[in-house]
Amino acid sequence: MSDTTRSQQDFDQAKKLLPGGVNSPVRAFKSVGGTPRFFARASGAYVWDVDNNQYIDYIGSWGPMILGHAHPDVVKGVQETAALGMSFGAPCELEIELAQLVIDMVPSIDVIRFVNSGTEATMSALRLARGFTGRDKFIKFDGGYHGHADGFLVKAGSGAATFGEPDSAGVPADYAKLTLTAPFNDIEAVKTLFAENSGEIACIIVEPVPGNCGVMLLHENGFLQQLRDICDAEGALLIFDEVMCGFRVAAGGAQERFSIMPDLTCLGKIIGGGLPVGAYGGREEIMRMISPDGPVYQAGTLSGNPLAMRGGIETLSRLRAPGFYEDLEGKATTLVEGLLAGCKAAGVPAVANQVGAMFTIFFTKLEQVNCCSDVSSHCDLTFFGRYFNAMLDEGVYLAPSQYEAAFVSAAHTDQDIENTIAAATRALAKLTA
Ligand code: HOZ
Repeated sequence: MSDTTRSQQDFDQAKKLLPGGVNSPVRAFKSVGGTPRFFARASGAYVWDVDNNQYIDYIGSWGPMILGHAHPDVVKGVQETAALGMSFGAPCELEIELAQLVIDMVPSIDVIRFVNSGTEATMSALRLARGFTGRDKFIKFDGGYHGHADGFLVKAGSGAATFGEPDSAGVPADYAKLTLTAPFNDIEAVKTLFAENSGEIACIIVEPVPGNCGVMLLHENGFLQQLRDICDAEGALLIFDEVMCGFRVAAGGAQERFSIMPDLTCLGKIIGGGLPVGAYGGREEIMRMISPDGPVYQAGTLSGNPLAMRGGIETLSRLRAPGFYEDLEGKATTLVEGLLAGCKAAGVPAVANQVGAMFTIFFTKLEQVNCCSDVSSHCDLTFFGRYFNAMLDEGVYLAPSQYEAAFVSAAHTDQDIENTIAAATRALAKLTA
């Protein structure tokens, strides 16, 4: 067992000052048990906690650290920019540079607005879709997570699903009525919602590679294309929430990988290279509805601040290196295959969903995990908690919830992948002894 004395002391102190001792619920380890690690530093594929335990990190700050932690060029760029002023509350040239970079990379984006988080991106995109269509209702999916704005906390994934609270207290019932939900991969349920709410649905919002219920696969059976088609037929917008999968599963995100174009795209995480940034963008005629060009209001003091823009520029420009995504995906595939082989050898039933460098191993007897209720009803969440803690003891840091994804970065070496597979074999041997 690793020594976690100082992390435990920090956690005890933090609990007095912060709800649950954390600033984002899943970090509290409530569903997996054990002591949340307080981190002191990170470099490349590794993080070190305050007790100086080293971990191979597969969270990567929940996705942004695709180049690895503290990449020297990103750090240098951000430091240089910080010295020139951290926020102006006025336009700066770095906003133009990052906007051009994103527009060049993400196929469906003509015009973009920067915000400060994925939550801001999705709530603003929803307002825009409502403003553009003049309709109030929208469809999301059970276990889809689009940040924590009121309308999205209906059958939400991620921390909400982890703690069995998919519908948050504090969301007015009258407002939540505008949120319609369907299971992933169930096009008949989506058709029924349109039939029952004809002419009232502004948009469908979906993570094209859902990562907040564990990774789900929506592309294999044509579901994403069916969503595109039904939106076209019904005059609704299709919003891809690519906060997690954007720049992750391909340079142009899931839309490029699957060749399906949304009307609006929400971005976050990698787009800031580890600094707080979000963005939403899309077709010109829709984006011109945003203030001051149009009547849909949205603003932000720190939006487009130079520090965050520079973090994004330094990160995104390095993703275009030849072979970057092939290499990343190859490492993720080796890891997933190795972890599954370890489970099989230990007699632990498991399956994986993987797209590019994001994946989830589900502890289940199901042959395939297709939707959120497959996770809540058919995955062994207790075993997941034990596995998670055993992996921590072996020096591997995974997301502390079965309802999340793992991320491989460019900094993970073949040796790291091999060491992780070996760690998992040892962890499973202890758990099944
Ligand atoms: N719900 C977030 C990921 N899906 C967790 C973010 C965090 O705790 O930092």
